[in-house]
Amino acid sequence: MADTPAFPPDLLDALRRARHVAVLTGAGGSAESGIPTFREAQTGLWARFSPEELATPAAFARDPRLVWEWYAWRRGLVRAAEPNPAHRALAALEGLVPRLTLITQNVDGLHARAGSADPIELHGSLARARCRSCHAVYAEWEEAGEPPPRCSRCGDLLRPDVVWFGETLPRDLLGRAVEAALGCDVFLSVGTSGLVEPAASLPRLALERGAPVAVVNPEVPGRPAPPLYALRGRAGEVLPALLRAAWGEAPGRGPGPPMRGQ
Ligand code: BJW
Ligand code: ZN
Repeated sequence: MADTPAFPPDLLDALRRARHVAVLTGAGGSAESGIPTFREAQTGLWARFSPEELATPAAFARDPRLVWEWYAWRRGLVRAAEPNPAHRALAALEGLVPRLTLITQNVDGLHARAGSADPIELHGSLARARCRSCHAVYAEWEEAGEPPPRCSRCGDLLRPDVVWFGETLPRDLLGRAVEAALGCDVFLSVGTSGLVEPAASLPRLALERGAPVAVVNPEVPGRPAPPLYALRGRAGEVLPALLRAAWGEAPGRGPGPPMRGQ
């Protein structure tokens, strides 16, 4: 996307007038931090294994070591990564609208590291493990011995504290996400293929309530018409440009560019 892309004026007006903006992010939001997305053919996290081999309770029951080591590898990628301009733009957006609900499907913690106050992590977090039997949650664990590590309470295996296919999302978090989709004035869908339910339904709920929905993604099929907008491009370029187009210099952040790292 060019330096000063032409954003639809009615979308910019809606953003400036919005009392509540909801944002849903997916793996594409972290792509520019060097974290692979899931479904991209050559580079995606599932290029070598299918989701069913790695992200289901059955996969963990069948081969806990394979699944644990896949997540350990991803934890290493995340530790080496930094938030990108998309994460920082969304953190800055909190200071520009009266209320922002940031909902993420990502488990990498990069929104919080960029400064977002309270991201709703719908699919859990790589930073936590939990016991598959007694559900004790761990923020730290010993990696010594045969992986996966074991629960210090009951001795059973620890698993990543994430939501796999066929598992329900934490009810309170999903409730907050649905409430935001139903109550927001503008909804931004950033870097998600929109294939995985129930997160995929959130933009539809917003549209049904009459909120404009802007999709930020290099790949947006078809020719959407308002109130659905396609902002085709990389999130790390489109989001900072969108904030500049709507608000210019970000208020309350002093002189200089509105966001770091641009
Ligand atoms: C860029 C970019 C750049 C690239 N800038 N963009 C209703 C109908 C049919 C099925 C179901 C249904 N309800 C439930 C289901 C079953 C299932 C499901 O949805 N299946 C579908 C695949 C058909 N859902 C579930 O099982 C969920 N549980 C549930 O609903 O419980 C109740 C229930 C249970 C059983 C039956 C019925 C109901 C749980 C879903 C959990 C998903 N978990 C995962 C793994 C999390 C842990 C981990 O990270 O390992 O979550 S799967 C994986 O997909 C991960 C992601 O969060 C999620 C979404 O992927 P995302 O983020 O969209 O990534 P990609 O790779 O798909 O897309 C990246 C996008 O970025 C692309 O579009 C690129 O173009 C773009 N991009 N660079 C902007 N720079
Ligand atoms: Zn236990």
